[in-house]
Amino acid sequence: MLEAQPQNQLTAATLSAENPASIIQSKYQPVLLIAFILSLLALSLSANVVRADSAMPGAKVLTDLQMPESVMVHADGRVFISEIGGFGKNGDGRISVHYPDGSRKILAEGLNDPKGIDLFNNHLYVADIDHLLRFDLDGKKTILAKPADFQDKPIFLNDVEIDGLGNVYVSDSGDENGKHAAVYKRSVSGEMIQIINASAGIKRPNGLLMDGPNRLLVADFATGDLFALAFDGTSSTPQSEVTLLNRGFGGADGLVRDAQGFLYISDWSHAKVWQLSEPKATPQLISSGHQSVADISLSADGAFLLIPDMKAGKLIPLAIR
Ligand SMILES: [Ca+2]
Ligand SMILES: [Ca+2]
Repeated sequence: MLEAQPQNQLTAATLSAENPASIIQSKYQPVLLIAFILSLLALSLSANVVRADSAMPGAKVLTDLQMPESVMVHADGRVFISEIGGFGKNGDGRISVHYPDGSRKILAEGLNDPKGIDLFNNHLYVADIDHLLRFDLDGKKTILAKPADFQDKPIFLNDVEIDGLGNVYVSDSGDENGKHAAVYKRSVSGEMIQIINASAGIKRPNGLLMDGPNRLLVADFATGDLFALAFDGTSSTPQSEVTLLNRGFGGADGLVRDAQGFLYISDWSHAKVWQLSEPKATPQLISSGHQSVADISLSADGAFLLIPDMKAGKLIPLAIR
C-alpha cells in the first residue's frame, strides 16, 4: 500500500492539474488518510481505558452475578467469584466458579454476605461477615474462625490476604463510624491475632495486599486513604506501625499488583479504578463509568484486570497490557 502511494499522487495531480487546490488535496491525501487512521486508533484506545464493558478479545464480560464482591483466578483459568446476594440477607450468598469454556457452577452456597476471597494451595478462603471460612475446590467447608475467636466483635469482615507461609489476614471494616474496625491475622497454627484495632488510624480497613513479610497495604473505605501496615510477625499481641502512603481513592476497596509491579486501586463509591507505578505515585485513572467497583483481581495470564461491578451484577475484564 505504501509503494502505491507515489503513483496515486502523480495520477491524482495530473488529472486535476487545472485545479491547484485539488493538487494540494491530492498530494496530502495519503498523509491525511494516515493521520485520520491514527486519530481513530487513538480514539478507540482511549475509549477502551475509560469505558465500562470494554471487553477485549479472549476475555468476556460475565453477567447474571448476584452482587459480586471479590474475584480470584486459579492458575488453570478457573474464576472464583463471591456473590453477596441480597445485602444483609442471610443464606443467599454463594461462591460461583466460571470455567474458561464459558460454563459455570456453584462451589458453595448458603453463605450470608461473602466478600473477600483468596486462593492458597488449592483452597479458597472466604470472609463472610463474622466468619472466616475455607473451602477445598470441591466445595467442602471448614470454619477457620467463628465470632468468638476474634478479639473484638467481627461485624464486617471484608478482604482476605495470605502470605507465603500461609498466615491469613482479614480486614474488618467495622460499622459506618469505624466501630470494631480491625485487621486480624490467623496464624499458620490457627491462632487469631488482632494486628490493629479501631484506634490505629485506619477508619474502615478494606482492601489488603501483601507488601513483603509482615507488611500489608491497606485501603481505607471511609477516607480513601492508602496505608502501609507493618507489624511484628512473631508476637500474638504485635506492635504495629501505620504509615499514610497516598490518598484520594474515595470508597477505596480492592488492591492488586500486576507482574510489572503496577498497583491498582478500586473505588467502590465512585466506580473507578486507578493505576499507580508505586504506592506513593500519582494515580492514573484507567477505568470509570461502572455502577460500583468492588474487589479487583488479575486474569490467569495477567493481561486483564477483572472488575466486579457489584450493582450491575457483572465481571468486566479490562486489558492492561
Ligand atoms: Ca446475602
Ligand atoms: Ca472489599
